[in-house]
Amino acid sequence: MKKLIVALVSFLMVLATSCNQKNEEPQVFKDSIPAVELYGALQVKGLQLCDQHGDPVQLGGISTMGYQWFGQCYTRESIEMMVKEWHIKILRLAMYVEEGGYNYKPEIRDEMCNLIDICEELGIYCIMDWHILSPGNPLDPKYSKAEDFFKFMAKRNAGKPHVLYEICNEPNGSKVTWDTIATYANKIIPILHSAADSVGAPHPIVIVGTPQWCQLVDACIKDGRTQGNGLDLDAYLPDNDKRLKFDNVMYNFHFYAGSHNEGHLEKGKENYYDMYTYMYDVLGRIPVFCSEFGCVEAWGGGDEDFDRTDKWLLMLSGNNAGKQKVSFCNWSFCDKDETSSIFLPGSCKSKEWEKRSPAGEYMKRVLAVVNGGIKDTTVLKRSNIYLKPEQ
Ligand code: IDC
Repeated sequence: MKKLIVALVSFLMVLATSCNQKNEEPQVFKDSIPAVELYGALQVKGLQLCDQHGDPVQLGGISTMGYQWFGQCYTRESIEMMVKEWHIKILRLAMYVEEGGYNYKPEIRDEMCNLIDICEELGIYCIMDWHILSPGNPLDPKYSKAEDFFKFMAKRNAGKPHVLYEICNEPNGSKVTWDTIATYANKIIPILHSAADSVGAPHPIVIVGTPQWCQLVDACIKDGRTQGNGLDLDAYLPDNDKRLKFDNVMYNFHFYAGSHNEGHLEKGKENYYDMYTYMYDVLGRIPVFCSEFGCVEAWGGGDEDFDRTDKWLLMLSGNNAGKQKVSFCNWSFCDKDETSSIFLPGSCKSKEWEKRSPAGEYMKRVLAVVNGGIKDTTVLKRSNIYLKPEQ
């Protein structure tokens, strides 16, 4: 009997090992050609970001933290590691203007130029992010250097297909309506276009911030969609088409899964302020880019919520009214002691890139799936997909 048990256990162990081996067969990443070489100059066609031939693209990437604080994390070596090991196709360069940023350290513009060139060499896209935050009005005198900044940068980078422009990170405040943002955008976008025209290049992709920290994404087509008016997101609002009259414009959506989700019970209504249902429909109406999102709470810390992040990323990957595939960058590529950072404290200095936070571990897997075509059922779980409620 004892012999029989031993034999049975050994047999089961062999079986288990061979099953494991089967699962562990190395999968081949499908992104060996550098993204910019493959897709070229991007363009917006209808709702969709497309490559130079007009075929849909979805770029997955990461955002730097403010590099006035975490500049040591961003070197040629670390970015190459992010391309080769994390399979990023796009890097967002978050240049804070206030918060100790450009207004106080104008030299961080040179650092941005350096990072733009590194991305070019490595064949990935980058986003030049004019990271406004407080104050939230892009027209505030504190941001008066915007025009000069974009004139310089647009001239320097004219005709480079890997550069995208994010002209104002997160407009916010009850007085910052779509009209405010449009007034600003109508000043900046012509600067970018004339630089491209002067070298005979196509117009670059311009990502425009939307009210309430990039949550009221359809403010350009809905009257009354303004921060602080207490409206439920599915309240009826009349259409009013105030989209910007330029090609290659995309509207920015940001989410932090722990804070922005199916909403909460309020005003006696279940799912009051349900952002999933709202965005599902918005994605059928305007072209959207998600230049920043977190798996945690809106302040950059708190618990990770990977199920709700899955739900968003599946929505951004085509589960929406327009079947749009939305490109995205995760916050953030740094080793700050906060749960949204992808690396654990100290990793940037010691270059111990295997010291990933839980959010980092999750994001590395997501990027392998979305950019690398790898199969991994531990992320983007089908069980987390958003199902639109019956009307
Ligand atoms: C946060 C950082 C945090 C820093 C703070 C400064 O994570 O370490 O102290 O900025 O104000 C945003 C902003 C982004 C925020 C991030 C998390 O674009 O600048 O970064 N967030 O709060 N919008 C929503 C969340």
